[in-house]
Amino acid sequence: MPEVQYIHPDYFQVDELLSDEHILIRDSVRDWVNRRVKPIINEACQKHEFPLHLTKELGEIGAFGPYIPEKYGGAGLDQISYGLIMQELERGDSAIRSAASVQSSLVMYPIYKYGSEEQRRKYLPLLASGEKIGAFGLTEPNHGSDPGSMQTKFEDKGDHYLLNGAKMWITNSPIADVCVVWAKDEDKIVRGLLLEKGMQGFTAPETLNKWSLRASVTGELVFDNVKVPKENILPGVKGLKGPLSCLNSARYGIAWGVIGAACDCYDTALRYSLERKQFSRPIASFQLTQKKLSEMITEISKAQLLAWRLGTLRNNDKATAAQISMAKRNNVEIALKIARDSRQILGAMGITGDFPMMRHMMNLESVITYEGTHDIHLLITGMDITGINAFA
Ligand code: TGC
Ligand code: FAD
Repeated sequence: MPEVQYIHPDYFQVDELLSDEHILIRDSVRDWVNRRVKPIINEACQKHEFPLHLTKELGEIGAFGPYIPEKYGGAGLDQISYGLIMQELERGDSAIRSAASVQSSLVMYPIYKYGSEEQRRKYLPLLASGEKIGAFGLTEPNHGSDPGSMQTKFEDKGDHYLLNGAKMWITNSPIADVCVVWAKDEDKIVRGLLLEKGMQGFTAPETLNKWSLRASVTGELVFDNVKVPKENILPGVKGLKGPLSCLNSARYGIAWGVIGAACDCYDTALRYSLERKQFSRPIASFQLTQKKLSEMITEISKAQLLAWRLGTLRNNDKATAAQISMAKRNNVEIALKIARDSRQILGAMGITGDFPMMRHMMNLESVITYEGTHDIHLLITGMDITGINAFA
C-alpha cells in the first residue's frame, strides 16, 4: 500500500489559532483517514458502495456527535473540533463526511436538542458508537428547496400517530436504523417523528445510478399508513425552524469539510506539477500553472479563516444562520473550482482514479446542491442584507 503523501496547506498560519487539543484531534482523524479511507475509497466509489465497515470506527474516533455531551455518548467537544473532524473526513471523501454530518447534526442533534430524556438515553449512545445508523427526512419528491410545502403528514389516532407520505434523496436511508422524519400534523404544523427500521408500512428503497457521492447510500423513505408510537414524537420543537436549525449545524460542518477536499486536490496538484516535466521543465514553472496554484491557495486560505471565525462565533452561540449560509456557499464553490482546476493540472492523469480530483469534483456537485442549493444560500444572504425575501 503506497504511503499517503499529504502536506496540509496553512498559508496564513491558522494552526496558531488552534489549541493543542484541536491539533491532536485533527491529527488523529487525519491519520485514521490516511490508513482506513484513502486505501479503499476509490474502489468503493467505483462500485457505488458505502464502506459500511467503517461506521463503528467512525464512532470510535469520535466522529459521531463530537459536540454532544459525554453523558449521552458524545465527545463533548467544541465547534472548532467538530469542524476539523469534518475537514479531515472530507479530505478522504465527501461520502464519509456526509455519514458523519447526518449522524451528528441531523439525527443526534435534534434528538439531543428537541428529544425527551428517554429518547436521548435510548438513541444517542448507540448512534454515537455507530452501532445504529441514522437518517434525516426533510426533502420530498415535489418539495426540495421549499420544505415548508411538504406533504408528508400524520393524524392523531388516539394511542398512536398514522403517518403517510414520502421523502426522497435521503442519505443513509436504506441502511438507517432510526430516521428523524419531518411531517405535518392535522394543524399543518411541522413536527419531528422518530421512525425505526421494520415499522409496518415503512420502506426505504435505494436510489441507484448516481454519478456523485457514489460511496454514500441515498434513498427514499416511504410511509404507507405507518403506526408511529406517540412517544416517538420530538416534544421540544414545532414548526419549520426545527429541521432548519439542524441544517445550521450540518451546513457549518460542510463549510469546514469541503476545505479538506480542496486541500487534497491542491496538495496533489502542487506535488504533481513539480514532478511532471513538459518542454524539459516542470509544469510548475509555467506561469499559467502557477496562476492556478496561486489562486487555489488564496481561496483555501480565505475559506480556512472564514470557517475558523464561524467556529469561534458558534462556540459563543453568536453565529447567525445567514453567516452559516455564506460560509457553506463560498467554501463549496471554491472547493469545486479547485477540484476542476487541479484536475487540469494533471492533464489526462487527472481523470483516473489514481488521483482524487474527479472523485472530489463529482462529490462536490452534490454538496453544492444538498443542505440548501448554491442559489438558495445566495438568496438567504440577499434577504439578510436587504430585508427582502426573493424566494417566492
Ligand atoms: P421561513 O418562513 O423563512 O422560515 C420558517 C421558520 O424557520 C425559521 N428559520 C430558521 N430557523 C433556524 N435556522 C435557520 N437556518 C432558519 N431559516 C428559517 C424562521 O425564522 C421561521 O421561524 P418561525 O418561528 O417564524 O416560524 O421559511 P421558508 O419556507 O420561506 O423557507 C426558507 C428557506 C428557503 C431559506 C429554507 O426553507 C431553506 O433553507 N431551504 C433549503 C432546504 C434545504 O436546505 N434542505 C436540506 C435538506 S437536508 C439535506 O440536504 C441533507 S444532506 C445530508 C448529507 O450531508 O449527506
Ligand atoms: P429544487 O428545489 O427543485 O431546485 C432546483 C433548482 O431550482 C436549483 O438550482 C435551485 O437553486 C433552484 N431554485 C429553487 N427555488 C428557487 C428560488 N426560489 N429562486 C431561485 N432558484 C430556485 N435531503 C434530506 O432531507 N435529507 C438528506 O439526507 C438528503 N441527502 C441528500 C443527498 C444527496 C446526494 C443529494 C443530491 C440530496 C440530498 N438531499 C437530502 C436533498 C437536498 O437537500 C435537495 O436536493 C436540495 O435541498 C434541493 O432540492 P431539489 O433537489 O428538490 O431541487
